[in-house]
Amino acid sequence: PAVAQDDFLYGTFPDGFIWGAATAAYQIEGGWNEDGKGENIWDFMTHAFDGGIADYSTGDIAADSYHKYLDDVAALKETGVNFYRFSLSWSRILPTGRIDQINQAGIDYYNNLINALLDNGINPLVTLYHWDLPQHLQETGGWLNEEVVDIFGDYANLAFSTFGDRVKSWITFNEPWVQSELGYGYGGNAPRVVGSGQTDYIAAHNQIKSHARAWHIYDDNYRATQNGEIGITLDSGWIEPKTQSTADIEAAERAMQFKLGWFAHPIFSVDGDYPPIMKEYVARHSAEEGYPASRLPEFGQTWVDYIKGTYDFFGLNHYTTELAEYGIREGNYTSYDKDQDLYKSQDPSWPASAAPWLKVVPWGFRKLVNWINNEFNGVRLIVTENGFADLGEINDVDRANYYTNYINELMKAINLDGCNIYGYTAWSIIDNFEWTAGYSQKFGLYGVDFNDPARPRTRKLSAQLFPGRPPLTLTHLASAILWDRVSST
Ligand code: GBH
Repeated sequence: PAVAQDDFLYGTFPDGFIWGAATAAYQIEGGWNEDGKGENIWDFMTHAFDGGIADYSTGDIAADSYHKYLDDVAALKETGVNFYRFSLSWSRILPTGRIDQINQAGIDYYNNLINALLDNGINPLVTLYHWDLPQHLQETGGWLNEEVVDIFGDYANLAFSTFGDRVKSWITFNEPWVQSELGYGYGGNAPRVVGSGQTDYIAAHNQIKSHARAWHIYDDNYRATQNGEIGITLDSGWIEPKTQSTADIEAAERAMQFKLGWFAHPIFSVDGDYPPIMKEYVARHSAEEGYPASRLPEFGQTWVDYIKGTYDFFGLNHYTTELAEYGIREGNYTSYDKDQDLYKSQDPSWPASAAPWLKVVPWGFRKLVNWINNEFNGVRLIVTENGFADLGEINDVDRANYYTNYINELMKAINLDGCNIYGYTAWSIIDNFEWTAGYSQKFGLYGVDFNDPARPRTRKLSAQLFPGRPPLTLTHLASAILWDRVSST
């Protein structure tokens, strides 16, 4: 994309600003049934006759990080990041999901990884749940069964007691919106439950309660001795009104509340509970559709109070921007989209990536973090994912360009707007299994050759953007690469 050079802010990030790179267990580990690991819902889905994966691939081997984690640590070290965000495979540690059967080999694996990171001066930022529910728990309803709240609490407790002497930063859930809407609403992701407007709301409800349970367990039993922090990671694009009509401006704000507010309002707002506009719209649509009560579950005041304030930081995953316009969906059916009275789209002029949903819209990043900063009182925020999809080029100038422009907007949000942002995480350190897109889209700072049994890693151009090497700021380096490219084409 053409960017005016003077649009670059030659500033510096605040002292203590931390840089990292991320992965998730199912996307990189492989070893799907090794050393006592139990099956999870992505194993189950990808092994099904029609697994719903674009290239019919699986995460059975993936980047083979179960065996090659030291290569990942070496890549992180070479990149110069301060921390590594990775997730624990619940069923590698607890094959049935429950605490009565512990797989020591799984614990050993994560101990080895954590120790190798610390030996190399890289702090672990550990996600407890990145979409890979033990299949055994799915068989009794998974996130639709409220029993999962206690079961998740037991798992979190084990993780804190086992790893918390060395892990000082925890994320309970990665993107509960995706697990709820794509896993239990529209059903494209595991466990492929279809029931938008009903089961999505229930799955979300139980994840929010589970998050709060884990946060309280940490707060009550570990914080004083381990001195760590614990939050949640929510995903959101920025949603811009399609026109400046009042109806579209209101639609865009409503879309933000239905997407991000759905999970953020109960946890981060002063009043707690779901966003008032979401309660109003789901209740009205439910009545119009003949339901005896709102399809949006109620927490009740005890749970509202228990959930409210369960954070030490706000984790944000951001990739792209959408437009919203007012619009009513007719018809005798129920859905999450229908509940919102709006349509979303993207501007065809926005530069594309290899992922159809991911358009390059750097200014949306700045607007989004400002929206969060205003909505939740200057909450302390860390960007826990941001990145770009291509087809795996090693000379990945489009990714370098994406990072340059997005990080520049983040710097503006901090230095010009005063947003309270303390860290940034690139998705991803290595190419990996991109869920329903299989291996057809690549996000890595390092390439992985998935045709080679040794799964060699190769450093890409974009990895040079993350040196964390003062006084050369990332923006200087990235814009130098960008302008070098512009002048050489
Ligand atoms: C993140 O999700 C995930 O946390 C990470 O695991 C993943 O690898 C990364 O992004 C890159 O995708 O195909 O039209 O149904 C980001 C949020 C939500 C973006 C689902 C893609 C699919 C849109 N994702 N969405 S579509």
